[in-house]
Amino acid sequence: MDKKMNKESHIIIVSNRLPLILKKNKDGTIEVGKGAGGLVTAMAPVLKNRNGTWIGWPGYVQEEEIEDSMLPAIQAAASGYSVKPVMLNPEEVKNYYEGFSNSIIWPLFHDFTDKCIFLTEYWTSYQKVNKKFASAVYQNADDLDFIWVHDYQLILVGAKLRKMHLRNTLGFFLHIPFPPFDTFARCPWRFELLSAMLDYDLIGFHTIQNKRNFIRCVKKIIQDVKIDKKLESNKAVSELSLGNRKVRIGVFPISIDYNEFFLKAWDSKVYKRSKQMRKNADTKIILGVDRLDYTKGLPEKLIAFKRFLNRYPEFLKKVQFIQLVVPSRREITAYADLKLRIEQLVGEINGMFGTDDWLPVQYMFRTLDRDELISLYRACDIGFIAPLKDGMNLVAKEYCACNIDERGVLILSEFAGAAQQFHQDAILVNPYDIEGMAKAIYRAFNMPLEERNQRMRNLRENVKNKDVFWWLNSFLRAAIEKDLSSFPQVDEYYLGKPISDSGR
Ligand code: ADQ
Repeated sequence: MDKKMNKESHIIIVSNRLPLILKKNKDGTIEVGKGAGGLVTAMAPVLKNRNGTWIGWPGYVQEEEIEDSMLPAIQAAASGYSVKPVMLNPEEVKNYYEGFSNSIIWPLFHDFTDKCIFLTEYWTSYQKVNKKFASAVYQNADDLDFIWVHDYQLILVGAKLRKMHLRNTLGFFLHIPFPPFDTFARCPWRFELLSAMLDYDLIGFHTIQNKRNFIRCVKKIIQDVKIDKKLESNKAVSELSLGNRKVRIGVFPISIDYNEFFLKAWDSKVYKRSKQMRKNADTKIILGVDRLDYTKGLPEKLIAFKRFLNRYPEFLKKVQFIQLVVPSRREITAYADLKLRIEQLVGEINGMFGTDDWLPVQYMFRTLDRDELISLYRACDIGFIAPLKDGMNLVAKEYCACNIDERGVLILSEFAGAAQQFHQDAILVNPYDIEGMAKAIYRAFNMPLEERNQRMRNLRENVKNKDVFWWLNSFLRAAIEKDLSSFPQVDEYYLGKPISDSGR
């Protein structure tokens, strides 16, 4: 690695999806829309300043290369930086995306090994598509460019680039958890995945537990690696020696654009809408916002709410659980089954407890626009986020940023990465403990105002200080900084010491 990036280097972002949406209309024309989300917001200014490029799949399936006539519209959607689409054909979507990415790595890394389908054709396609992405990077990279690959769909891109003799600085950020050794070891391609990760110069994780799990796997699976004892400390960024190469491994908890959420929450239209949502001022609102995914603990939350109503009948007609679910990966059977299960539970609870003038669960299965979502965050009394396993969980951070009157309570799963940062001021729950979650809801409703204010203030302070721009700068700094001793212990990222259980 002798082509080192510096502060002026251009940046190339590589992710499975481009920050734009291509949609085919009924008349066959294709519409290009802008993508949204924290990553896009954070990356856009950096890419603009550094004359950067974003490489990814536009989410549109076709056999041929994208028509040249569409490129200007695609480029316009990005405004200020270059976009290079990588097209996937139906076989690649099936085997690389739905297959290896979402039926092997996603369940494995979230500890759902029973949902893994270890098919060789998935692995073959994953290698092929990662090579395709690497070729797109190779064609667009200049000598000093910093190449930053994102997430589990593209683990092999760095290794493929090294095979093409590209010597630029390569960074990788994993947006999902890295599993403990016992789980990771079940993967038939564990050696290949792990050694490919070590071809990057910097690898970023959300939490210290992910970093420790990764180091343990490297120790057990890759034999000829020297690991300094200090690596297992709580240092945010440390280094690993592989022959004459060094690989940096860091903890960078991702976040949101705090100001965007905070300012929108003050908007008068948002305020009006949040008032309308609280039609009855005496009804308390619990809010859940999740992508449709078996890792998000949706059935468990609904069952816990049912238990809460059974256990504390004084809350009947006084509380409503609004559960928002954003459609996702419905072509995979496990997701379609989950949707049915959720709908069955919602029907059961509403049938059992509902009355003419009270619907205990309001279930919405769609994507909301930002203003609607922020109005909901503002309207609710409790943010209820209980994934069975989650890399970080940005909803928890969005909820806190929008809680401008600081009266809300965050109930958060101890298995979300965000729990590392928030465990002192959120009410932490074990999503497998239904009784415990019912009690947590009760505790949240009975928490004195002063305590709620204090806890929410602390949570908001943390999100504000460690926002997505802080995350981005920390990662880039870790890639160029000569002296790693300037990086803190991870404890400084958190409200109180991190949870010590290394398996999480
Ligand atoms: P996700 O699994 O998608 O991300 P999360 O971090 O919670 O999970 O982000 C979900 C996003 O979708 C949030 O920004 C939220 O506002 C939005 N959203 C959810 N439901 C919505 C709805 N109905 N309408 C509109 N918007 C909705 C992965 C990992 C996470 C990690 C992130 C970032 O699984 O653990 O935090 O990447 O690294």
